[in-house]
Amino acid sequence: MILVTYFDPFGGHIANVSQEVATRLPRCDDVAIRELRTARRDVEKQLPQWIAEIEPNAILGLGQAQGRSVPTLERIGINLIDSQTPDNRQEIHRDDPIVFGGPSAYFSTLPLRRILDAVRHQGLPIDLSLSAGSFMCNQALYLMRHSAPDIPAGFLHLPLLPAQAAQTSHTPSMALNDQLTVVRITLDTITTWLRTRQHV
Ligand code: PCA
Repeated sequence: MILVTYFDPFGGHIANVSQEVATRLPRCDDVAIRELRTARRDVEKQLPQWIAEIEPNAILGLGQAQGRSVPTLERIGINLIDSQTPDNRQEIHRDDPIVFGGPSAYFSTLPLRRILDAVRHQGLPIDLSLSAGSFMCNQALYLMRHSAPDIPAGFLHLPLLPAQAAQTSHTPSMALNDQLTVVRITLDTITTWLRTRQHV
């Protein structure tokens, strides 16, 4: 079973691309899809709860990253929450560790190179990223690795949808169907990798 998480709209956005994509994924027995509320206190409660309930073999987090032109696989989650944007509990978090006394960072443990190759092979763009930012997406990646060190976990940031980008200027976007295909290939690749358990 793969646990897929996504976020609700935040920061005045009309939608969250991760929600639009995740809610259109084909339903199947191998994937459990859950919505995280974009709020620090909800993420720290919901995530460990679902991991305990579902006991997934792998975890893939999805989130929105305005300004990115292609989907990006995050390599690393850092022990920091810092943003001027209030979360969905209207709380602002500045310069705070995610886990007091926790390690500075965790690497993603999904087969990133393999996912990258598979998506590009199908003619769609994807890149690796060295920063998941310092808001709830980074928090989710950090907590996946912190609360379940033995479960392979990682995070995919998605660009805005064209309708979202149309609300602002000079902001890159990618069509919903293409983003959906990227996520489906990512899940297929993780599933195959879990079966073979060959590390990249
Ligand atoms: N993106 C934000 C939080 C929720 C989301 O979809 C982030 O990049 O941290």
